[in-house]
Parts: sequence; structure tokens; C-alpha cells
Amino acid sequence: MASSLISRHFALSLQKNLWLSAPGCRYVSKAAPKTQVEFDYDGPSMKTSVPGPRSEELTKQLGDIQNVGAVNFFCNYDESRGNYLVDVDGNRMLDIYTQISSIPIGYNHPALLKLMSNPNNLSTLVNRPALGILPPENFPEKLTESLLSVAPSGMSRVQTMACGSCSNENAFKAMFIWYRNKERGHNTPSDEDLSSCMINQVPGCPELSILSFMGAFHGRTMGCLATTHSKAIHKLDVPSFDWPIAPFPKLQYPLEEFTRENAQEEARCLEEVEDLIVKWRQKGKPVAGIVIEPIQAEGGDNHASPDFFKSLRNIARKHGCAFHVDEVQTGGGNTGKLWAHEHWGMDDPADIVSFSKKLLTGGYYHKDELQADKAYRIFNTWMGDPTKNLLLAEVLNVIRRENLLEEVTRSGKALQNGLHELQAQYPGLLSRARGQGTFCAIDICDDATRSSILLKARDKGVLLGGCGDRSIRFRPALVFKEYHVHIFLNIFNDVLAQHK
Ligand code: PSZ
Repeated sequence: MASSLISRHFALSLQKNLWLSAPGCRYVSKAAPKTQVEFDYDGPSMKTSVPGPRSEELTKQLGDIQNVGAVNFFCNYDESRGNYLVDVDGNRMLDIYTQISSIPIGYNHPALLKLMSNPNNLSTLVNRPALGILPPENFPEKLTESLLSVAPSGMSRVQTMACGSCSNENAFKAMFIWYRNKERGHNTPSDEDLSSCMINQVPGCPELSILSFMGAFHGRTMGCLATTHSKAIHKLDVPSFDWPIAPFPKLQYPLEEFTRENAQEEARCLEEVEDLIVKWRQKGKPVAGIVIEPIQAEGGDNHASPDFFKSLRNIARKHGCAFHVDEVQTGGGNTGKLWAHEHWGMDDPADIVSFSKKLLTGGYYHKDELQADKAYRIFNTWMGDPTKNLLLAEVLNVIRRENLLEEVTRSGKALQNGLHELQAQYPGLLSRARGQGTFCAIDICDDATRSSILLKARDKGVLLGGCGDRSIRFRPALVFKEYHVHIFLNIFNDVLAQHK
């Protein structure tokens, strides 16, 4: 077993050398002996329309085993490099969607291949521990090197989990446990608490709520789904909680032309938040926590100002609610900062910050007081995955070494400028170009045109995603440089010209 793994790693490093000399490939970063040399292809290269025949065949095979309604095409991850995803039909596409925003430094980054081919890391790869009970010796060190080295301001504790939903689900539980402990004056639960919770009744299962926002996406598990309000198809037929839902600001663009209207809109939403907190307290379902994304992603890349978030944080504090910032999609550097909430400029931005996607492992940071008071209250078998911490530590090294957040800011400016220019050129097609760093979006005149643009762009070798009713979103890896922006803009311009 171990020897076949080792030979696979040798094969990978051999392949790496082949890549370095393969035609159509080139180095893209300035050569520096101590810098990990980044490696990328020249541009998209299309052999078939997508999905091609091999993808169609595999989709049919998988269709006999699973629902394949969402499968776009099958991938060749061995051949994919940097910003380019290669499919099983040999099509090489510039990937500006990156597995729903979850590839931090591109495909097959040499630093990560090297890390995974280090024999010292084999036992971490092979033996997946139940971290909550039997962590490996290097676990505190690896957490310190990875997640704690980028902990949000005011937070020195982190709990790893598997996916984004699992992180939010447990963060919600942590908020409820915190809230009830406060209500109980930190006394031990009564016998009635303990017996009633076993049959889903009060007081053991209290009538508490979490306030979320219309258009939010926080996951699809039962608790998270009660705070997700982006698409009906996510929620249909699943019982849910009677929890308050506040309006998220609908900003008008360009922002500089609508300063007053947008400030009024944000004030309206904040007022509604306070009204809902009071109403739900009166209903006997007090709001234990508020959960919000710094930019509503699935819901259509909806932004709000730093002032909005500062005021919301203060409202949470004033009413004794925990403040949970869901950075599952915004975290990891796309906005030009590792955490989108850093743009708010606050010392005490949140009580809980959840993450997953680009951070590779799921989990949440929390204030000391949101630590559950007893073992096994927040718990599952794996409690994360130490191989992901290894990878994340190296991803963070690469981000620092290659100044990738500065790169993101630079390519983000080029992308936003380009989108604004295209919007001026195609006013009937495009509107509301917006973004922070490379975390950008633009609206298309209608949903049918959006679908057609997405498919045409893909056939020309550019992978993009949709969000909201009619937006296209951009979620490139952090190694998406200015010249990638120009490759994209040229192709996008061609696609738009066909829709004029
Ligand atoms: O359709 C889906 O289930 C999708 S498409 C994109 C996501 C989910 N994003 C996941 C996500 C998120 O964007 C935010 C802000 N919070 C939580 C989640 C849930 O993460 P996962 O999918 O890892 O459970």
C-alpha cells in the first residue's frame, strides 16, 4: 500500500518535470531561486464542445449509479494546471469558477505536489484520525501554523470540521449553548432540562432562533437550511424553523451615484433587524445569534457597506445575540484580504467566523466564551482532516511568499475595469458590474441570456458560474494574474458580441 503510494508520488514528480517541458506550457512568475516557480498553460485550448463525447459516455455510466443532473463534464485532474482545468476530452479551460470557489492556488501547484510526495507526510495521508479523541502529535503545531496564523481579530480558538454546512451547523449549536448557559446563569442544567430534551420539548430544547437574511446561503443541512433563502429548490419539502428573516440591502449601482439612496436602504434593513429581534423575543423565541455573509454569494453577489456591518455588529451586541460571520465563500483571499470582514476595519468584527472552501478544511473560529462548556457537546467522528491542515499551511506559505493578496488586488482592479468597460459597450446586455478584489459579478439582462452566455463562454474555453437570478460571478484562484484577466476579457467580448 505504502509503496504504491510512494511510486504514485514519484510518478507525479516525474510528470511535473514533463509538464515543465511540455509544449504549450510556460513559467509565469519571475524566476527566483527560493520562490516556488508557478507553472501554467498559455491559454485555453478547445478540441470539442463541452461536454465532449468522453464526458457524455461517463455521465451515462455514472447516471446508472447516481443523479447526474448537476454534472457539467468530467475532468482530468492530472493534466489540469494553475488556472486551467482540463477535461476528459482534452479541452483546456481557463477556470474562473474553481470548483465553486474552492481552489486557492490553482490546480497541481508544485508546492502542494512536493508536500504530498514527502514521505514524512505519508502517515498523515494514510491514517485519518478521529481528531476529537486521538489527535496526532503535530496537531497543535499544524493548527498554529495554518488556521491560527490567519485567525480573525480577537479570536484565538478554532474548531475544525468537514464541510461548510457542517461548520455552520456546529457554529449555530455553539451559539445556542452559549445563550442558554447565559440564561441559566451558568448553573448546571435541571433534571427537567435533561429529560425534556430527549423528547424534543422545552425547556431542554429551547425555543431559540437565529436571525438570517433574505438571499443568504449558509448550507443545506437541516439547521443551516433554515437560514438559507437563496433558491426555493434548496428548501422545498423540508421542515424548517420559525426563525426571523431580515431584508439584505439592495444597493443601486454605480455606488457613487446612489450614495444617499443606498445609505437609506441600509438603514431600512438595520431597522428591520432590530424590529425582528424585538418581535421574536415577544413571541418567546429570542434571537440567540445573527448569521450573515460579508457578500451574499449564492444569492447574487449582494454587497453592503462596512458601515452596515459595523451597525449590525453593534445591534447584535446591544441585544445580547452572538454575531456569526459566514466566510465559507468570501474567506481565503479572493476579496484581496484573507477575510472579507477585514474590509470593515473592526477590531472585534464577530463572535464566530466560519470557513471552508479555499481554506481546504471546514471549521469556525470563535471567541473564548463561545467554547462549549463540556466535551462531546460539539463533536463528530472526524472533526476535520489533518491532511487539509498540512495543505493549508503550505497554501498560506505560497500566498505570503508570492504576495498573492496583492496580486488579487491588482488583477481584481483589471477585472473590474474590464467589466465596467464591457458594461458601457453592451448596455442592453450587462449591468451592475461589482466586486471586491477578484470576487466580482455582473448582471445579465435575463436568465436565458445568462445561460446562453455561460455555455458559449465554456465552449470558447472559459469557465464561469451563475448566482442569484441573473448574475455571472467570478471566482478565480489567487494565482489569476492580470494577463489571465485579459485572456478572459477578450473571449468574453467575443461571446457578448454574438448576443448583441
Ligand atoms: O448548491 C450548493 O449546495 C452550493 S453552491 C455553493 C455553495 C453551496 N456554497 C457553500 C456555502 C456558502 O457559500 C456559504 C456562504 N456558507 C455555507 C456554504 C455551505 O458549504 P458546503 O457546501 O461546503 O456545505
